[in-house]
Amino acid sequence: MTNLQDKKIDKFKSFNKEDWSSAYQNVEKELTKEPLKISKGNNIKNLNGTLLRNGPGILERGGQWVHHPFDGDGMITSIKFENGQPFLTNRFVKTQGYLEEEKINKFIYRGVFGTQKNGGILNNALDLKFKNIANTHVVKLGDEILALWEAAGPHAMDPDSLDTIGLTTLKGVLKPNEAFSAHPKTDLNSNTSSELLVTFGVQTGPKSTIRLMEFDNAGTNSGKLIFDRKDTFNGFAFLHDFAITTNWAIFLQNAIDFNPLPFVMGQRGAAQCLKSNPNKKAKFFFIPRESGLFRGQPPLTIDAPEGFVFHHVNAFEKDSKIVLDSIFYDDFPSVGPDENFRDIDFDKYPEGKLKRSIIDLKTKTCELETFSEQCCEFAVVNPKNLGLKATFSWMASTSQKLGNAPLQAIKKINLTSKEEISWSAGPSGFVSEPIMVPSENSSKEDEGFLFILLWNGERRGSDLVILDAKDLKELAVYELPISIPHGLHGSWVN
Ligand code: 3ON
Ligand code: FE
Repeated sequence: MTNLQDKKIDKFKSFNKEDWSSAYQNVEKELTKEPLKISKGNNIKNLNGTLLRNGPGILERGGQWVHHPFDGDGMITSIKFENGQPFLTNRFVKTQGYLEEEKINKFIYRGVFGTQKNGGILNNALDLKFKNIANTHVVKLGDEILALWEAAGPHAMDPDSLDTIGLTTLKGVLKPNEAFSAHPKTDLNSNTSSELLVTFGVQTGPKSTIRLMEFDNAGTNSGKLIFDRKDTFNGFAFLHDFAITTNWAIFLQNAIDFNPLPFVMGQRGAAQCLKSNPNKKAKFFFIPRESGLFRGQPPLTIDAPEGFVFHHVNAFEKDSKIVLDSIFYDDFPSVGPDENFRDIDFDKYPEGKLKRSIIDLKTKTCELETFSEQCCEFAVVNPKNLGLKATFSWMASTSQKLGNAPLQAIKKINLTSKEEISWSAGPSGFVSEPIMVPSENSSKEDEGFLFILLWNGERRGSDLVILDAKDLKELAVYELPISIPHGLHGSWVN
């Protein structure tokens, strides 16, 4: 196949694994309002607002490494822009587990992705507690910042000091430690409020219950739960993300099985017990939004394409059809018990590809299209278009065209014409999720900025890069005074 040939040539030009893995280290300090020095370009004139990022900040304790970076304790970075000048504050989320483990510098909890306590299988067997590590996303709800981890409740943080206020039930909305997704969606286009935060929680088991919640996130009612519904589906559900349209909340239940035995026996982490089941069909769950036309009606279940999906990009309604863009993997990418995550063979892991599902709600059928074969993750649209048709999407991608590799480039794709442009931080730079912030009074969808935390493998340190969303030109680069491991999600707060 000519593709393989291309892949070899591409690989040759590609990254150095140590440049990539050097990002995996503990964040060494907590800083407060540290002004950032510009190293390239210029401050963005009149820029005001705060970039918030979450991700693992502790990866090793007392010489023991986590088995997977998704098991690392959450660390929040806030970069506040005052008339274009950025100031950095960072804090670990002071979860109960973080505080206990910090005291003795030793892991005393097992991790979902395979981190074990010292002492072998016997010491891990039958310990089914989860440490809520608050490491996945950070959003503003009402007057609080929430650090999120999907298998347990949110941690509230003070928006200015980033002090951890503690686990919150959101004024009694949640039961203590009730699962609360790490992928809330901000809906700026509803008739109910100028800003809604739409999110969910899943209770899994032989049957799974999805609780869909919509919070007002603007004005005097900000932080208040206004819609709430629960629906139960057959089978185990692993739902990391979802998508919204005007009338629907959309979930994709991957065709996987969860066999908890190795977890219970102390041999594997819970997420290492997930396995694709080729005899099963993936399912879409369409839950009517209580703010929409189909309020109160039962959900629809429709067969979904094969593959494994963590993240969706966006969805919109087109007559009786739903268009949903997602990142598809061929299989669930798990780091096995005998593998070292800092030295993985990228060729052995499936790569993410941007695909479009066009789902006909009348015939209950789905067509799948692939935008590009290039590996990508963390795709976003202009936040003003979330839930509506978007022409553009920005994402992190590999530098090379084919095969799996670390994310080193930022790509802008026109979802209608499939045209794409790209900015690469390679060969020694590694990107994260781009945060798209429309410029003030912008009229065009691609008018705005992309904020990217970059691992600079040459300098072995982190940079903040601001790109022009339209042409991906580099506008400003700041060297950060802390080193931040490859992270997960973030948001922009005005
Ligand atoms: O019954 C349980 C249900 C449940 C919710 C099973 C379970 C214990 C596995 C579970 C817990 C799930 C958790 C805690 C998931 C956390 C996910 C997480 C922290 C991150 C996921 C990130 C996904 C992707 C695709 C990231 C990709 C990143 C790159 C390619 C670059 O580094
Ligand atoms: Fe995610």
